[in-house]
Amino acid sequence: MTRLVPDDLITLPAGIEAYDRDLLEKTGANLEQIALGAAAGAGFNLTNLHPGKYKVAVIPVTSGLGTIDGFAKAVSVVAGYLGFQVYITGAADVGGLIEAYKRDADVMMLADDQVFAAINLKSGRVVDNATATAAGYAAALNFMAGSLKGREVLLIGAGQVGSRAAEALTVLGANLIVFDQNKAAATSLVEAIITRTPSPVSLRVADDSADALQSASIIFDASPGRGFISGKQVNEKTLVAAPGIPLGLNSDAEKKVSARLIHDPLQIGVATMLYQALADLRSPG
Ligand code: PYL
Repeated sequence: MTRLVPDDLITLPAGIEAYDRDLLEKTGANLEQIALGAAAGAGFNLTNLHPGKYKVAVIPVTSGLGTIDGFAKAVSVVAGYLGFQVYITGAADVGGLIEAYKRDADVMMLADDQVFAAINLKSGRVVDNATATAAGYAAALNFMAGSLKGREVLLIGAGQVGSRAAEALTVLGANLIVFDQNKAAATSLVEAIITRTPSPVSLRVADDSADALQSASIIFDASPGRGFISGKQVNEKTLVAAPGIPLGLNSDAEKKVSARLIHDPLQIGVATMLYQALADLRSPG
């Protein structure tokens, strides 16, 4: 996934309430319901999970290109907004791990340039951001569409998030058309899903994104491309789930679709990570 920059995150803390109201208006579900739906869809049991009983440590990591200004803060704001007891460790890296253990964190969240993980220190469960983001966005799209069962979804991108989203979307009963610039990647993803999916769903590879976009009414944009979907390729009814940055819709398309566009830099992924990471824990006490 593309590395976030401070500008992607600067407004997140102050805007979290308005973001959640907007999400509810668009999908009929708020951030908590989407995260719960994503966790349930992935087969987790979350009955009577009370966020307020869990301690979440967010640990800055200085490896590789180093920390991103606002990243730990953004993650902690999402966790706090959902009701978890959350803190950013005073130290980064190993010092932060020690602090999380010493303060008896239930979950620690940390990211280097390759992986962003939530690690449940009590059960050992590890949830990565790509898997959680895919599940969370599929659940949000399902809410927004009413149901994806039997609906055709154009999935753009068969990479880290797209391949996991293909799984989550087929579990929700969607008929997938998969496009990736690397046709072999799209083909092997379709073949993998077909062999893994018990119930017959229709999946096929699109040869050309423009043709596929012309007839798509539901789009899951999991590609790293910026602005390649034009205003002419969407209409007043198109539903779009676009995890992460940059956004595949150009400004015309974004204006047209805005009321039916799910797109954020971290919120849905972080919320789903937390609920999936805690799925093993029965609420203490
Ligand atoms: C997890 C995000 C979602 C999209 N791109 C991913 C990204 O930017 N990864 C890099 C995260 C680096 C965090 C840095 C810090 O501030 O702790 N190591």
